[in-house]
Amino acid sequence: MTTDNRQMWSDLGIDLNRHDILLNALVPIYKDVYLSQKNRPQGMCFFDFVVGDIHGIRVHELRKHAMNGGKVVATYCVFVPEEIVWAADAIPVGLCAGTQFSVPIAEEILPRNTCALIKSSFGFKLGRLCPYVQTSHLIVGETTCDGKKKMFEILGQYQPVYVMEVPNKKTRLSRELWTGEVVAFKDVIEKLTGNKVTSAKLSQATGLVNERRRALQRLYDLRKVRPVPISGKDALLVTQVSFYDDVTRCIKQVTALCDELDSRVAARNGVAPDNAPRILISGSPMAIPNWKLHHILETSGAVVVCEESCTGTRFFTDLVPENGGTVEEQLRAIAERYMQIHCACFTPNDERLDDIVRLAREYQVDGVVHYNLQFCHTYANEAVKVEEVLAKEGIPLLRIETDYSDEDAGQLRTRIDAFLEMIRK
Ligand code: BJ8
Repeated sequence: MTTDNRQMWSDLGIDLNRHDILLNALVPIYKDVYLSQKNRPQGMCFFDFVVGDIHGIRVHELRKHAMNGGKVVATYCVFVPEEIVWAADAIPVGLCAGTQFSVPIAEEILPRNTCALIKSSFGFKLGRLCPYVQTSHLIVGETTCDGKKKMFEILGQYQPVYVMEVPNKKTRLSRELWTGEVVAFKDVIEKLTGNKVTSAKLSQATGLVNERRRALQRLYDLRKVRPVPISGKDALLVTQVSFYDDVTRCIKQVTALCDELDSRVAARNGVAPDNAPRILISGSPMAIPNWKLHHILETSGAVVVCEESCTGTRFFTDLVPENGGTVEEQLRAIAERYMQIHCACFTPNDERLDDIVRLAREYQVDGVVHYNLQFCHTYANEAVKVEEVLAKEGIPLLRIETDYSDEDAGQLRTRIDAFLEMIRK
């Protein structure tokens, strides 16, 4: 923790005392969850470094960009089209909202029976804990769930917020609405930055974001192998970091990691025994530093090989076509790509059910753990259908509802042990 960082945090209005407690708490957790793993790929050193310096270098980079007149745009959801932000020479940053630390702060204002992700993100702002929030010029929210959209109204009292309307259906009319939202977002970003989003700029940005998607696709493809060459915890961390790290650096590091994993695959060098139960986690996203479920599963003898979530496959599966064309055509293509994200906010959302079954087969899983954050009604209700579909397919399922606290860790471990025991028989 350098003096330079402290000065920057102070300049950003961070509550230094509270922030010290947060960062100091993260160190032993990271050691226990990550550094205790055996036989990790060398390529994870970079990601360890990024977490070790979580509020340092990257924030300096964003500040430098801002001091040179650039804009920083903060987001909470994979529905916000980052291509448009990059095309206007602004930098998008996915905000983390995965710690219990900021939850009680949020509960001073928000109802307690709100999902932890919403409370954690709001608590970061209210408690002046996050230098990324403090550095950003605009927070972009969305109407994916009721809790979030109402929270964004309150958040707007503290910092400029713009909300995109994500439709709840995927009909022709809904797609038109969403395309209109994408065009309106481009206008908002142009106004914020003073820069025109041109066709050439959009092509360049699309190519860049697609390249990161391809790198993450490659990482996930490597997890299909038996024995799996990387732990679920490590793969999750890579995705979490890619939400806020510099995109070019991220591509380089993920590519280097995948090159190493290729060699591991060739040498049959796995992180878990061949017979370790392979698990697909499906459901709510896990924002950094939410590693709870992966940690319990992987210290109980299982290995997580895929996440059907927005901190997993939903983040990178589909590419935006790179056909060029007019700005209008490109925005339409962007809008169409984002409508392929099968969030539980949609009705019906059968494509997600298809995805879960397909991923379970592709990743050769022995069981699925459906993860939903307490008070998240969309994922909780959709779990009923997930259960029906997986029962038909003969794929074992465990439904977990939890929050960010450690209070239920013992109970979760007991249920997970029983589930793994059942799978092993
Ligand atoms: S596209 S999953 S990132 S909305 S868990 S806050 S839904 S009550 S996070 Fe999400 Fe975008 Fe959908 Fe993905 Fe609400 Fe549920 Fe909380 Fe949630």
